[in-house]
Amino acid sequence: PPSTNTTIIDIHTHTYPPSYIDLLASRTTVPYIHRPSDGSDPRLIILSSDDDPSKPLHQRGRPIDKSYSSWAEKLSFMKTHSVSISVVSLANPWLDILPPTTALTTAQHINNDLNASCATQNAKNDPSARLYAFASLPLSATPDEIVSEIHRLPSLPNIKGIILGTTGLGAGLDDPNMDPLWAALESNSTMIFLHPHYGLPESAFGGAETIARSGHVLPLALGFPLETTIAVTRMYLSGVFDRFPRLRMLLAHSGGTLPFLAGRIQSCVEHERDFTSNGGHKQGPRREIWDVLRTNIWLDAVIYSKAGLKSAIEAAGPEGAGRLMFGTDHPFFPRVDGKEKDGEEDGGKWPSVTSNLEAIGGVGVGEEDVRGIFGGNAAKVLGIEI
Ligand code: 5CU
Repeated sequence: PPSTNTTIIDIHTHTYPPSYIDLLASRTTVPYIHRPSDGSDPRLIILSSDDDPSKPLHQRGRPIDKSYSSWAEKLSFMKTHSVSISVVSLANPWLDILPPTTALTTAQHINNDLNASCATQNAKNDPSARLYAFASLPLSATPDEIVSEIHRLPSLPNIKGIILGTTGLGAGLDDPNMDPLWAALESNSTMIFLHPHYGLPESAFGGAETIARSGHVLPLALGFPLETTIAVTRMYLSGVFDRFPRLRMLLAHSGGTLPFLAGRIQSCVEHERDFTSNGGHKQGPRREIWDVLRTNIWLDAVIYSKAGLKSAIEAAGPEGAGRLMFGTDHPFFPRVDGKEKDGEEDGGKWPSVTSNLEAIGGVGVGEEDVRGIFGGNAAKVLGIEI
């Protein structure tokens, strides 16, 4: 566990505001919330594999309690785990599901609301419980509207960047139509927290029945990280980082598998005849993936093992651990043994969080670097005073 003089900043922590919960509850296709008529906990059915037709609705997905939307629960979780600052983001699938006509106004409403909730909490001047947020973009709105929201966000003082999924405007992050968004994000130096949601097609895992046998394991352990890896690699191959060399991206789950696969990606690029043919004119990315990892990319430390962290630190180059930031993924990965209450011998701590704390503490970097991962790096990169 970190020493007592370490400020812990959690940059990977989510919420579904009550208005978003109502939106999910008004839907009957993924993503949606089913509210059982017997008053038991509603069910969150957000991943396509959650919507298993062989199960009754009240057994699909997972139970969703108030930790998914309550600020009091968020603050209590922070206290339990000695997190003094959280940078909260809307949970997946963000605003991807909104009709174009209401997307901008809903985004403005949710972003204003997040900023205001942080302001209310921060006005209490409690150094052990401060809140900031990543905003969401109205991706189904027109490009002009999306860009207008990007330019508006700096006027919200508690907003520290945006959270973004991997589909962009619908055709992925290598879609040339994303360029106005990248330009606006780059010109505002906006930190883009890239987060997965859609995973891989079920066929990659042998189909729905195979997935169902191990619940969320395949979509979350493999689908999520590979989705992130593929999205960033597609951006890289299409030259996004060449055209927008000052983009700032924070990748969820320590970059998926990007740190581990970067050497292979670089080698495949260098051996691709289509890139080197055409009279010697290089069609592929102009920068090395290593340069992108060391200039444009930061990684969260939500990987639950020293092996994953070591790969992330190594890929980050000379700055190493200086490009990593602690996260919890709250309210996902709660205790499954029902012992969340204070007074249990482990103080109600979540094993998903303690395993990350232990991996960071034991990864083999110096004390200063460990303090950086826990909070110093986020403070510096996101402009948070500690
Ligand atoms: O457990 C999950 O499904 C998730 C999720 O949907 N989003 C997330 O950020 N973490 C875990």
